[in-house]
Amino acid sequence: MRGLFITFEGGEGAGKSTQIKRLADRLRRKGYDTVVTREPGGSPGAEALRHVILLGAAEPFGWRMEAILFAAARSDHVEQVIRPAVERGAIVLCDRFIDSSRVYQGLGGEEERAFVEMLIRVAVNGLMPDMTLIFDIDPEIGLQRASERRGEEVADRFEKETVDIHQGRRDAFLEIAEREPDRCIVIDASADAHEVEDVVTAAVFAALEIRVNGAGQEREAG
Ligand code: T5A
Repeated sequence: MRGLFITFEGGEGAGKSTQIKRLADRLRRKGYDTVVTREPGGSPGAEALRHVILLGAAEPFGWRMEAILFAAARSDHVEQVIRPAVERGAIVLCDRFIDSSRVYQGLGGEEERAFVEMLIRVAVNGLMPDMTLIFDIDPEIGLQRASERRGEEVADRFEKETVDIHQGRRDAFLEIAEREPDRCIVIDASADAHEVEDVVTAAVFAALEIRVNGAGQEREAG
């Protein structure tokens, strides 16, 4: 059976990586073949581009250049890691994916939006997430968490941007969730990490249950 492709989206420091790790531990304890990955990155080629992008080395060349680099990294990641894992039946937990491109590169206007959507189509080559958990948090709290976690390290290309810009992205993530309710679930990421974990666990195990029951019904029908 095809696996399950779940993406985690939301603002900086929202707690995505923390929850992916907890969920992966839980799924593996239950015997599920589970792959944890991230964007930008996730494959050797894409990790090389991650370094360039997050250092801000492409920023002076404009939004198109950055958007294309994210798409190039995604294409490699999809073909080298995500698609093979989903095809062998694994559960793939991916820290950021297409909605981050929509929200970080595609908010400038109609031209940016159309360009980013075209790049997404090319990069995913038909492989869309089955489920997306959108971690919603006040950007001031998220940036504070990210800064505490970082310690003495320098903020990356996007963490340096203003709270207003991050607020616009928060709104854009919520709009995506509203437009695509079958795929997206909004999670209150300001809650205590254990509470967030309970909500994430319930959502993912419910999706697995539906998948198993659905497969059972198909077998009965056949
Ligand atoms: N990007 C990415 C684009 O512009 N376009 C794209 O197409 C893609 C794919 C990636 C950057 O690239 C951009 C978006 C990003 O700016 P990244 O380093 O991978 O950069 O950044 P993030 O994905 O934002 O990762 P962060 O690590 O900043 O955030 P997380 O993973 O959401 O947060 P996490 O789990 O590391 O937690 C942060 C801190 O908060 C604590 C944790 O212990 C940690 O210290 N924490 C909590 N504290 C209190 N309560 C909770 N519930 C907590 N949960 C975690």
